[in-house]
Amino acid sequence: MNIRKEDVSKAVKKAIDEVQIIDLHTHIFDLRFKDLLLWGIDDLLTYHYLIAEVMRFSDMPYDEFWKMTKTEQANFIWKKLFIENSPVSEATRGVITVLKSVGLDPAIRDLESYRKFFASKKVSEYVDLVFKIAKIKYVIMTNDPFVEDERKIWIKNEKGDARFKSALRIDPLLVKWSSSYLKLKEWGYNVEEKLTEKTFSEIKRFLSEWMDRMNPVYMAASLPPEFKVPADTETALIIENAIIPVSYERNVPFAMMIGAKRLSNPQLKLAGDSVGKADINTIEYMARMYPHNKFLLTMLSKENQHELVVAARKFRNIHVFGCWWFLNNPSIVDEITRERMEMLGLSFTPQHSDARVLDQLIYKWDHSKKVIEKVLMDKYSDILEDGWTVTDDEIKRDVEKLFGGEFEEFLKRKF
Ligand code: HDL
Ligand code: ZN
Repeated sequence: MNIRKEDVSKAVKKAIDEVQIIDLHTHIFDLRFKDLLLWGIDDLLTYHYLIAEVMRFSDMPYDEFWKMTKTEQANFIWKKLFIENSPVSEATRGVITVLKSVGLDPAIRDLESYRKFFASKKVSEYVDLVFKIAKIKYVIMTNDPFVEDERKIWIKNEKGDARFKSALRIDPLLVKWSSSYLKLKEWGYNVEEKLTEKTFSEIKRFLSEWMDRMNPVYMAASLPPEFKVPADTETALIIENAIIPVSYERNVPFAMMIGAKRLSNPQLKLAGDSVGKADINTIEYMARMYPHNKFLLTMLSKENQHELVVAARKFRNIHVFGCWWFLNNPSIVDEITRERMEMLGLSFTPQHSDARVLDQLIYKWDHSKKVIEKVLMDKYSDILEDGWTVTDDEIKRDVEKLFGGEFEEFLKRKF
């Protein structure tokens, strides 16, 4: 039945509290991948976001930090970012949200007792607990055949976990061709460094065979700020001559994650990447030139967000997703989600977690849902103000669309 204006927030809160989430992009793994799945307090504390943050409070030489064990690093981070300074950053706040959500008391600030709790957990049970708390329907992993520790598991062809779908991640193919082609040769693909028709055809065979193996929801690559297509670069040529045709033939979207500036500070290792504004003309060129292809798009620079929404408005074969990485902060998630909803309605996916540690599913979604809830409440209030009506079921429908339903509709469309 129609909702009164004063009941909108209750209805939106209920729908968002209850929605089963499809998490479009994560770095977590199902149990086949054993230690590649990070979880528990020490993995939470040594998350690369917190490594970057802790080094700001210290003049410790970087290599001294890297020589520490994971426990020593976690102790150092806990002391600096939680005890000597209040944990007001998004990544430190996230650890507190996890502790509270799994039933621990953050106020006691007793790291050893937290460690005892996690040590008592069986990983398979803990996966179930985290998925239950975070209300996750399924996650999409990041699966890179060029990572040997992952590749050797995939070729065993073991049974997976339906809650962990795959994404075929191909950065090395696109941004490190001069070394990746040697790996392809080693794996039996008849490629050469020169990008000939034969090489393109063998790259397509590589992609197809990995699609048969992984059954990926999409193919993905993170691309630098200077990413350009068309261009006489290996990246652009491989995309136009191999990725695009295979993506279309297999109806597997190509996800472009654009704007990551790798190793801006190499001393921080994985924590050393930064951000740069990319060229929206490339995205519009690809959507225009390949109208039957489907593209998932997320960009890392805040300065790219408005033009990305406009591009998505022009091209229905672009599906915008997530507030990625340096954008996944409440103040920015709020701004970006509002401008997306104001120009795209419900035809986008506001968030993905990008979780690298299993437990982060809890906080990344808890924090984002709070922001998305406020945006939705305002948008419904605006239209009810002018006499529109909305029912509980419609609010539930809309929320399910935003948390993965519209993404699944996009996957089914053939343009
Ligand atoms: O390239 C990516 O998928 C990024 O998300 C990186 O993994 C980055 O290190 C990250 O974890 N961001 O949240
Ligand atoms: Zn990621």
